[in-house]
Amino acid sequence: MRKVIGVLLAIALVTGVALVAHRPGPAGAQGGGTIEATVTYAGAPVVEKLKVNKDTEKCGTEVVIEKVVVGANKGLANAVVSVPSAKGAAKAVKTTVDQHGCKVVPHVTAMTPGDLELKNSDDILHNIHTYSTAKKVMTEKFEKPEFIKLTCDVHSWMLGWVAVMPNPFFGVTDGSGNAKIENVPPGKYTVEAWHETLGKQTKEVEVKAGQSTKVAIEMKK
Ligand SMILES: [Cu+2]
Repeated sequence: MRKVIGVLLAIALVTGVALVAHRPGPAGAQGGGTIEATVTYAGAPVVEKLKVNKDTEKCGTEVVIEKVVVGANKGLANAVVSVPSAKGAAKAVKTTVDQHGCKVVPHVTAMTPGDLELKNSDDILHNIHTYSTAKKVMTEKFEKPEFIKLTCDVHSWMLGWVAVMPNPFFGVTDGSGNAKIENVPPGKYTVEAWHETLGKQTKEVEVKAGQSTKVAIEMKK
């Protein structure tokens, strides 16, 4: 009997993060500080366009694949900024990734270990292994910190990333390269920025209670 796998997205583990999951310490919500990170990239944006010849009713006839998104003032979008060594309990926050318009939305998601809900807003199959009556929602459980690549067997261009973080101190940069991390316990930390094609860069920062600290991280080729 053929085994039926009800997963909407083929999930490939790409890189195991060299982080050991921290035992959650006392939450640092009281008296914490804020990190205002700006991630920049001096290089050119990388955008590819691809002609689509199947499921065009849902996918359109052309997809734009944004590999490196650079906005105003060289701000780099879709970078995950985190403070891996900060101590704080991971809150269970419901996290959802949608398959919409034959794209993974959002392109980059960050979460603490727990359940990821995978939605399918398109009325088409997004994986050759699904049941014939496609489920609208599936849940995947991620227990360890890692960066996970999401791909679709049906639409080769579909791509997304899920960053599972060891603590709740993270953010994903917006179109201007900004990410804000709040309630970080005071202390000295290494702030890390990760991008799917540009890799990682780090910067030292000192967080003070009740204050906001700016940190600028430049990604290199
Ligand atoms: Cu698909």
